[in-house]
Amino acid sequence: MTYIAKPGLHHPTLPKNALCYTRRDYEGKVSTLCAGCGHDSISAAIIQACWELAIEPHRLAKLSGIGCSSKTPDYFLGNSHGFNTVHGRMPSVLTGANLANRELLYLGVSGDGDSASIGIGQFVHAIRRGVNMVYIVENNGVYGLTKGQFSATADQGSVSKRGVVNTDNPIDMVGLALQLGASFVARSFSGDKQQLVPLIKAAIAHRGAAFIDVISPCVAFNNHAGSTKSYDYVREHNEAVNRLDVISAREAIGVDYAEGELAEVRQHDGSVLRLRKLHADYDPGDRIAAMNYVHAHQVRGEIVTGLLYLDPDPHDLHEHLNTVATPFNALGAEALCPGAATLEQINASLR
Ligand SMILES: Cc1ncc(C[n+]2csc(CCOP(=O)(O)OP(=O)(O)O)c2C)c(N)n1
Ligand code: SF4
Ligand SMILES: [Mg+2]
Repeated sequence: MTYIAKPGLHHPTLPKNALCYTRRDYEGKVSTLCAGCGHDSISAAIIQACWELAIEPHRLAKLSGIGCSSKTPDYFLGNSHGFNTVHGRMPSVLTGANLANRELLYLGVSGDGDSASIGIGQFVHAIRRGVNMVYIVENNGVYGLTKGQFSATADQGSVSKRGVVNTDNPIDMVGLALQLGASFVARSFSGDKQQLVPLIKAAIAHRGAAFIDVISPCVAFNNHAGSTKSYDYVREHNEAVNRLDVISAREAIGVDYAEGELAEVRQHDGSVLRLRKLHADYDPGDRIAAMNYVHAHQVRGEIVTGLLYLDPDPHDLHEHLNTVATPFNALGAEALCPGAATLEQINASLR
C-alpha cells in the first residue's frame, strides 16, 4: 500500500464554512513526506485558504510535476480535479486545461527543481502569457526526492549537508516572475502560516498569473548550518514588507485598523485585499522598484517576504487571445466545426 486514506468521519463540532464543509473536507490522503518537511505546512495553508474561501472542491484543478513538492496535491483537496504531470511539464498541461475550461480555478504546485531546472522553459512561458492560475513553488534549494542535490535556486556559497559549497549563481524565481510580467508576485515561508494563508487566498482571488515562491525547508537534506533554506536561517533573515488580509465578497468589511496604515485593493471577484505596510518605503504597485528592493536585500542575505507586486488591472491569456466566454469544452460540435463553407470563407480571406 503506497498511501493511507484518512477516515471519512468528522467530529460534529468541527467549524463549518459557508458551504457547511469542515476543514477535513478539504484534506487529501495521509502525507508520506518526512516529518517536519515544509511542504506539509504549505498543504495545510492551502487547505485553510480554500476552506476559508468556501471553494466548491469541484471548481478547482490542482496540477503538479515530479518531486516531493509535486507529490503534495495528493495530500490536500481530495475532492478536486488533479493531474500529476511528468517532471517540469506542469505549466503547459495547466495552460491547456485552462484554455479548454476557463471556469475552473487552477492551482499549480511545483518544486524549485521542477520549475527552475528541467521546467524553467515551461515556467517562463506560462508566466509571460498571463495564464490565470495560482503557481506555487515549494522552494527548498535542493532536489529533495532524489536525495538532496543542489537545485538552481540554491544560493551561491550555500553549503550542502556533506560540506560541498555551491559555486553557481542562484535563479531567483521572484525576480524572474517580476521580469516576465506576472501580475501577482509574493514570497513567503512555510513556517509563517499567518502570512501564507492570506497570500494564497489573494492569489486565488486574482485574475491572471499569480506566483508565490514559498521557502520550504527540506529537513532531510537542507536544514543544517550553512544552508540558506533552513528553518533557522529563514527565521533570522525574513524581512516581511507587509501583512495581508483578504475579505471575500460575502463578508462585511469591519474596521479594525488605524487609518493611514492600510491600502485596500478590490479584486475582480468582489473580494478586498487589505494591505498593511510593515516597511514604509515598500510600494507593491511598482514592479521595477520591487525588483530593485528584492535584489538589494538578497545581496545582503535577507529574504524579503509578503505581497511583493500586485497589478490592480491584470489581464489573462483568455483576454489576450480574445476567446469566447463559453469554455471550449462546453461548445458544441456546431460551434467548433462550423462546416466547409465557413472554412472556405476563412481560406479565401487568407489568399
Ligand atoms: C525527466 C526526469 N528527469 C529527472 C527525474 C528525477 N527527478 C525526480 S524529482 C527531481 C527533482 C525534484 O526537485 P524539486 O522539484 O525541487 O522537488 P523537491 O523534491 O525538492 O520538493 C528529479 C531530478 C525525473 N523524475 N524525470
Ligand atoms: S526529502 Fe526533503 S523535501 Fe522530500 S519529504 Fe523529506 S524533507 Fe521534504
Ligand atoms: Mg526542491
